Amino acid sequence: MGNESLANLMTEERRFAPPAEVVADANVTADAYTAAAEDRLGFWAEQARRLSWETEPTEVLDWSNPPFAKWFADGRINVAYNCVDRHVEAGHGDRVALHFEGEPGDSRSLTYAELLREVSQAAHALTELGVEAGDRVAIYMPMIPETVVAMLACARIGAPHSVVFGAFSADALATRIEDADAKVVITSDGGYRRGAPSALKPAVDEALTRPGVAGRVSNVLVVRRTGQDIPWQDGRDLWWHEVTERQPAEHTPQAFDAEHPLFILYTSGTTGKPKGILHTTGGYLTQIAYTHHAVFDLKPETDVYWCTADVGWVTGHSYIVYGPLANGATEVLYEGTPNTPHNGRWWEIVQKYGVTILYTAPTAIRACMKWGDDIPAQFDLSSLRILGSVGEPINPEAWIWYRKHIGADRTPVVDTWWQTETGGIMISPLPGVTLAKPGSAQVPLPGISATVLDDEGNEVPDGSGGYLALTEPWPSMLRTIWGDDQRYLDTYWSRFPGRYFAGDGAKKDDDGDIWLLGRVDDVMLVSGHNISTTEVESALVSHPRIAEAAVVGATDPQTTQAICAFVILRGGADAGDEDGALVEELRKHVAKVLGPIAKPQRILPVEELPKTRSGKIMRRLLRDVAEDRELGDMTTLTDATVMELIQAKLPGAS
Ligand code: 6R9
Repeated sequence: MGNESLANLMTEERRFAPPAEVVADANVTADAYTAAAEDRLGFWAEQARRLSWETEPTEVLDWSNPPFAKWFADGRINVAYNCVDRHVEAGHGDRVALHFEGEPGDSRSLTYAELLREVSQAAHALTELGVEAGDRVAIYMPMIPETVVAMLACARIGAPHSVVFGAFSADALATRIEDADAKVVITSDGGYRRGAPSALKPAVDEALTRPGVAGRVSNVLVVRRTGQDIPWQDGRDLWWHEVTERQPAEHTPQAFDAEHPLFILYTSGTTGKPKGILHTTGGYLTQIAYTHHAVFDLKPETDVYWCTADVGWVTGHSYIVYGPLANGATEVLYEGTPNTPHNGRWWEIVQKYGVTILYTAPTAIRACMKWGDDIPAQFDLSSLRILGSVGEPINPEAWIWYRKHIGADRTPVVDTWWQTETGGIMISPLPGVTLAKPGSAQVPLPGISATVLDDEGNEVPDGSGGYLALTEPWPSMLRTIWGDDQRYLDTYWSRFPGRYFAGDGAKKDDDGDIWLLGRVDDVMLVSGHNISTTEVESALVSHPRIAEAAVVGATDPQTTQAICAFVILRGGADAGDEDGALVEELRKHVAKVLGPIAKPQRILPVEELPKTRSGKIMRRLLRDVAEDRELGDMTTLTDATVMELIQAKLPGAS
């Protein structure tokens, strides 16, 4: 990147000032940036005091053996105590922690006092099964309260959890159980998805027969959610309710060292086996609690917070479980999909619980745009006051739509950039401070140092592009890749020595604000120009007929790569383009917005795009299609049939 002629193609002039009522009562003001810039470690030491430590830390950062960080190393703390007990002790036992909404419409609210009882009993149950501090527990569950309880119970007894997405296959589960060497698996009979019970337990049984896994797991704890028939292995399998209900309701939490492992979460690399990202205790909880407080402006007494992510994703770990609960929030936990049984299900939930803060992903926002403005308009969304986005770059048009149709043209939208590896939010506007720019994550949070580097590792000037890098350690950073320190060094710290390489393309605009341009692999080289897939996608989405777009570079003898776009038209099936006039108009539109060099060579209207469960478009598969290759690994895809549909659309397909 860093190409002059293209550096400023995406010019976004719209600006949104924070609303007066948010400014007046904001949790964090502009002073935080100054304080953190003057004394970064002092700033984080102060944030650590949001937590209740059994032994207060006297050290902040030990960076004597970089890049292996230790934060608050002489402090001792229990994470579950901080997320549950202390709120009950402070007199908030009757406050609702979780409003659970099942997909079939069943619901259940758990107060902090009830959560404390369930977590305590589950902690006793794990101990009874022989789980000790340091032992790993795999969790393979739907989005139900017991999942949160299981994670907190593990944290309470110092047993690192490894949560595996409920939609992952038996093979993916087996690899993760094996790599983490998990002793116990917690699962459920199934969960509800798209209007039907979907089984989980059989995948666990299958995973446990795989070589390398067989014989390692001593027990499988099974939550009864759907009541469907499941295979059962006596002696190994136990019903969660039977084991937990007979346990004492009280459990004394034990403090652990700040650097005690809290969890492992696997993130798929582009090549090779998945990486087990290791997070530890004190620094992680400090940054997660602070960022949740600062970015969402949470007022625990009055807000109702809802993060729509799955707990199997880092967003669920940090901003469904640890952040909101450490801050004593009341939150919604929803089991199902946004369009079951109807396209307005999410908005119905916002209305039902009076949700004030909503945190979701661009992919979901674009799906809602496609379903039509009239859907959210049927519900009372006036309780909303802050909207958040995470997971992918949010196209400016999707940002505007989100603010207008969900946020009544009034709420701040915070576009939060971070990764499984960073543990918590790193780059984001602050809702009561930042003059917002649609499409840009803008500025590193107080206490965070990020910049954009060129190929040689020099900081690029404003108005240029390059690679996103983090230039100082941060409290919730990954500590290593589980069992593979060398891979940790190679993947993140060797590209730019001394600085963390995020693997994302980025640019700084003329104000110095940061724009994320997608993974480095998602940058195309067209006739000597670097063009980001994100920018072309945003240009396409800014056309009124386009709901969603995925762009890839296909090998081309003339231009190195040719831009190939897959688009979903607004208005669905009858919005077809039989004569090709629309495609031509779209190509011209991109040329007008971004310049002729960015004009896609091919544009294919499709019904769906291939996505991972966390909503990221799998461009790798689309590249396979565009280059006429056999499709690569599809195990992390939400729905493998979309690839058949896309291939059927190709010219020449029978
Ligand atoms: C939290 C999460 C990390 C990758 C990251 C980047 C992309 C996440 C983004 C964003 C642009 C944002 N990403 N948030 N890109 N703007 N606000 O998503 O973690 O699943 O590990 O993915 O997601 O490419 O490198 P993870």
